[in-house]
Amino acid sequence: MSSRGKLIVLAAATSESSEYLRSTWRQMLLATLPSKYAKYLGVNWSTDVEVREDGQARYVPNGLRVIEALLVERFGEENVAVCYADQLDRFIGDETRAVGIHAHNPLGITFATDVYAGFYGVDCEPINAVEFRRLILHPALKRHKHHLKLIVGGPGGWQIEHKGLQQEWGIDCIVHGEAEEVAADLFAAAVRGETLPPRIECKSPKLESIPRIRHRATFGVVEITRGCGRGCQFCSVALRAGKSIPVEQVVDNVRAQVAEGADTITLTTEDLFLYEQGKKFRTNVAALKRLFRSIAEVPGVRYLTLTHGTITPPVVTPEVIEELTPWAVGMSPFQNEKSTHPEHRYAMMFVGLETGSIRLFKKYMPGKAYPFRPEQWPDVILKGYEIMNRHNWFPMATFIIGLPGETDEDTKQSLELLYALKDFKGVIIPTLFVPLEDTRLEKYEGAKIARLTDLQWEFFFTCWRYNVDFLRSSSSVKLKLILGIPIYYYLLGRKLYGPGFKYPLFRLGHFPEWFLRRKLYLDFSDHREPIYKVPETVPIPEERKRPELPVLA
Ligand code: B12
Ligand code: SF4
Repeated sequence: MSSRGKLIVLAAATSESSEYLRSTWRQMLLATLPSKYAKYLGVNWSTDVEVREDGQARYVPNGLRVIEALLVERFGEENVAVCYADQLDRFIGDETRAVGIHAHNPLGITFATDVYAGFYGVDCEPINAVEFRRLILHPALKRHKHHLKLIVGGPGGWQIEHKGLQQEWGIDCIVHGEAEEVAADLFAAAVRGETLPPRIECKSPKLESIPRIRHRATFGVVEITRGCGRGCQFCSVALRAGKSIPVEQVVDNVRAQVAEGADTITLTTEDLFLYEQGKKFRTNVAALKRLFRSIAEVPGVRYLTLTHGTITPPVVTPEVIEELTPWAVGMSPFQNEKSTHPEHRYAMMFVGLETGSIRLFKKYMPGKAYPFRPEQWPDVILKGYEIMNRHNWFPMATFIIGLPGETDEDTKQSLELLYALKDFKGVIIPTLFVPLEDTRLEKYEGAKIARLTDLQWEFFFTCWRYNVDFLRSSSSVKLKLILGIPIYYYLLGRKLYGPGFKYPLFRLGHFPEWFLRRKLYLDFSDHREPIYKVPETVPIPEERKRPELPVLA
């Protein structure tokens, strides 16, 4: 490219674009692992991305592909380039008028993902944060800033405002929310050199405004639904208007990606079971089967992966899991010896469990259990796990520690539920409450790691103890933990987090239970029966069977 550059340049950070081993959970780690120690943690791949012959990015997050499609429609393919930081010099030039940057989790502060980086010391930043800064402070941007506008958009844009970095980083405008009906006009204003508003809040677009993407997205992401409607108060998409992308459009998006070398397609949604749903969240098994079959039939599609799903629909409609298993498990790239599939494949789906406390559940997220009552939440979870595990679906579940007003009693209930999940297959990720913008809890204080109670630490490390046992039962890993954890505690951990951290951490280190039992709430050595057990059935309350009732009564 000459020094003239492209009129519009779009870019994404490498750590938000990489698709190493087709593993979404590995990319998630990049929001949490400290950049400083990346080379010792075996994540050198975090910035591995592929560049096309013309210097453009081979894959970037799907949201940026949507923006690209809108801008190409308005300004023409020849005026828009999409690249990573290392190629910015090739595309930003004298004629560039607008640069748009995608932010998924730019500072790594969502759900306190930075907590994990913090374990390595106070001056440790997650890989995501370092890579995003490398992009936004790129010298080419600085050199040409006087004649271009810098626009940032994406689900993590709020983080930049939250940390007061917009001015320091020279960002003219941060776009919040779904930008379909705003992006083209905004970039047109930028191209004309007009002053842009520092922030734009977008409304949910009409279904027809969502364009087909033209090029490959990271992990072959194709959106199948948008929005949710279950109304959890901590969630930023809870109130986005729900819609399903027509199967023809989904298949076109798959074709566009396969044509550029993608062999893996990630069905992206807040909740898989919302696809073409009936009234009151009724799962549409036929539509889901048609969707999976249509995607699987596109020549070149080798693997299918999932993103999110709510645990309630499989309890209401268990056959949905069995019916989708041939694709969800049979075409999954993930393998684990604990799977009973002939090739040990398993389907991995992110499932939000969030709390075992009925009180907190009722207060902040009762819609998650609909049509069941909040009091049935533990039953729904256990039954849902049973159904999913039976068909080799291993959930990647999340819990939120430190929801506003959480008491020791609430944490104990979550620990009890965790204990009941001990023998199920899956991974449980503890996260800390973060008041996301545009949520009903945005004004509340986030959970602070320095203020975690002993019980909350126990919850945190008991999850990781389960995960280590589930993912790697090799004795060498256990030995490393047994030896490494006390050293870490006495050298650094104790200073950072105080003595309440010790025994929970030692549980992760596989210390014998006789050593831990008087210090922790759960005692693994007494083999007591869990308080919660998998129920035979979970009855739907009579009054909620009637469709004329309000959805979330
Ligand atoms: C697929 C996905 C992933 C995949 C792939 C990510 C990738 N890098 O490509 C995986 C599983 C790896 C992933 C990981 C993570 N994710 Co994610 N992910 C999603 C998911 C389900 C879909 C994204 C998508 O394609 N959406 C559809 C597109 C069209 O929407 P969009 O990206 O928001 O783009 C629109 C606007 O934001 C805007 N826009 C986007 N880019 C730009 C750029 C410009 C210039 C402009 C003007 C506008 C603009 O316009 C687009 C069209 O409306 C969303 C939830 C959701 N439904 O959006 C969560 C979501 C974005 N992820 C989230 C989180 C927290 C994470 C993790 C931090 C999880 C974790 N705790 O570890 C990691 C971070 C990974 C990383 N390295 O950065 C949160 C973000 C919350 C927040 N507000 O900060 C979301 C919203 C999920 C949630 N409900 O909590 N994720
Ligand atoms: S069910 Fe999931 S996507 Fe829907 S509102 Fe609740 S947390 Fe958000």
